[in-house]
Amino acid sequence: MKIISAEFIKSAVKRSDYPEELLPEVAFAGRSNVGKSSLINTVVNRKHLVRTSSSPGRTQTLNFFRINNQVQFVDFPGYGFAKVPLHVKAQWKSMVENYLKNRRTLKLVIILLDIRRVPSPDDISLIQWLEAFGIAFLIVLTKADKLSKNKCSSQENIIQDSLLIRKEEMICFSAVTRKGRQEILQHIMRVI
Ligand SMILES: Nc1nc2c(ncn2[C@@H]2O[C@H](COP(=O)(O)OP(=O)(O)O)[C@@H](O)[C@H]2O)c(=O)[nH]1
Ligand SMILES: [Mg+2]
Repeated sequence: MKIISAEFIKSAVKRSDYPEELLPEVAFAGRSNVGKSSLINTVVNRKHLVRTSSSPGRTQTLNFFRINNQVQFVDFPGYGFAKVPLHVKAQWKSMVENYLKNRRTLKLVIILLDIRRVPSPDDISLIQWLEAFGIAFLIVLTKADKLSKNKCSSQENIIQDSLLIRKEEMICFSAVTRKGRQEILQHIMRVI
């Protein structure tokens, strides 16, 4: 897939504010600071489509982007930031659950995990939730450039075992080297 256009459409919290269900959608989820903005920007070849390193847990909106008039990306707010007050966590949960339950054009959720860390309880509950609702997901391990090749594959195995997922459901990625970019795009093309 060649990226011809990538544009921000809108932010939304409530279902009534979502853009129309015209194009297939891929959502991106992960803990704050996992590298989600960097990954989206790398995938679409834009430096600043999505803002990187904004203070974690700040804006609690779903952000919609349109790529090539072919697919929409939905950027979820990062989760798992310790200092976020409980009522904000509850808001996150209801906003995301509403989207996941109701969005008929949703084709795939890409869950980002830091390759150096064990998945958090928040990561695991999101995955279990998607499995329970039969929503397709792909795990992307971010910041692969931070580890040697050997360490990357051993971490991959550890994370696979802990999540009980198959190798085909996981891709290693780096925004620095752009490793994994094509694989992610190919996966997206297949599911849409
Ligand atoms: N080395 C390395 N750093 C990364 C990578 N992706 C993101 N980062 C850094 O991690 C921090 C958080 O990235 P960001 O994309 O803003 O994460 P977000 O909070 O999940 O959207 C920033 O300092 C990025 O430069 C990567 O693949 N490799
Ligand atoms: Mg971000």
